[in-house]
Amino acid sequence: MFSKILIANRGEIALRVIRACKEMGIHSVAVHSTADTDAMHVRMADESVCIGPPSGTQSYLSIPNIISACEITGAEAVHPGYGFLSENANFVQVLEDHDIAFIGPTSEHINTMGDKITAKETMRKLGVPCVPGSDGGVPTIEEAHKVSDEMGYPVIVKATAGGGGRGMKLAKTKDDLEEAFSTARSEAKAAFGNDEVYVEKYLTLPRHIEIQVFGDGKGRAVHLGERDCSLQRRHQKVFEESPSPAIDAATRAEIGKTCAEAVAAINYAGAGTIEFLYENGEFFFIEMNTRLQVEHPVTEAVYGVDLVREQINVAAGLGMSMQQEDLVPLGHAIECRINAEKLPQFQPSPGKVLAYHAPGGLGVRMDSALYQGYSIPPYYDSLIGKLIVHSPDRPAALARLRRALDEFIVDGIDTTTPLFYQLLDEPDIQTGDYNIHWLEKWLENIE
Ligand code: MV4
Repeated sequence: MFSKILIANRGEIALRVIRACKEMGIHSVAVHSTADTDAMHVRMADESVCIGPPSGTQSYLSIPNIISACEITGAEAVHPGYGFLSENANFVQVLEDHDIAFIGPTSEHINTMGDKITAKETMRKLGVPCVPGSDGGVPTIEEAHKVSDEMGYPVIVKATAGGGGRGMKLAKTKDDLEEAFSTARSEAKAAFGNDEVYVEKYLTLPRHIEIQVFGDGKGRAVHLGERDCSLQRRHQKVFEESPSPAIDAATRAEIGKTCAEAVAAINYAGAGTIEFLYENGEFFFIEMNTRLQVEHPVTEAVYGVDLVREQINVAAGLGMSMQQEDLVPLGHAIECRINAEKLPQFQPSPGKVLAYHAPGGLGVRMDSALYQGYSIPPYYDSLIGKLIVHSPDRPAALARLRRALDEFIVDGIDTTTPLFYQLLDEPDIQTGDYNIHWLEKWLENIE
């Protein structure tokens, strides 16, 4: 086992990893920018290294600075958290060149899944159901017309270097295709330096369902069911739950088996998420994320596992403790992402936290790096906490969520907390009758 791990991240996810390290008897090293000297992850780690000025590009994204911090402290492994360098294949390569372990998959798997065309082709060959669309890249408008006519409108043009909602253009009819195709290409060229695009049938009212997978890197893998992440605003998730109100045990077992077998076949190592659109009882693969996700705690609650501990064990060559037959979902978990933002416009609201009280009690988990007196810096994303509740069933989880929100106190900054009270009052949320467009439509109509 590693004796020292460096966490190349900040905020609540850095704390999450430090907590796992402590429980495993592993020394933790925090890195921080000059804006994060007083951050909780720095206090909670065994050691810390300043790696640069406030700007993320010059600190948490600086590969040379993070490698230097590893060398100075003698860290044997790096946990990247999510965002920042977590899906950067070059970073993984540089770590390898310095004999430092990366707690995550290989650079090859990151590359494969980072290119969305290659990811889709890989998954299709592995038997994972995909959205109907072009076979690979579409280099000309003539070809775009040909595939679109064959499959029928609406279609969506996506950048192979995109993902997570970046670099997509919808063509509702044939008249829209030329513009969608050319703007998707030029925006992709400008944003990613790669103008390759592909075309898919546009699904009008799907849910976003993602399957948590975990591999040992040696041909064994398991799945840990699904998370329903349909409630999003501008491609940012707001409210996630497991199990999905739309998925039954037989459906879960079938898609889960398909996903676990796919990642086992490629010797995938560590945590991964296979994203699907789910419409009319059918799954359609869109992307795979090769990192630990923000919303992993809902899966941890329902399956009773510590995904970060498993990641560290696999990276250290000790294998995973999970066996598929032992992974039985229990109850229902919901996560609310609480942002330092001012409603109704969601403007960032950094500043000093004058009072802070985290909710607690049975079935409540608050992952947050806030404390009273802390000043939230304006340089990073606005997530300040994740409130996760777990109960025997969905109605009880909704009731527990309301109770936990009542206990939550944060003064001095604006947060998105009021949104969750309003959501809990909605009949569609109470019944689970929502899709990927529900939240944006609802936000247009309230206030
Ligand atoms: C789609 C789609 C409809 N049809 N692909 C947006 C994020 C990226 N991961 C994929 N996205 C979509 N791909 C086809 N063929 C609709 C979306 C989409 C979406 C997906 C998940 C959650 C929220 C969304 C909001 C708008 C569009």
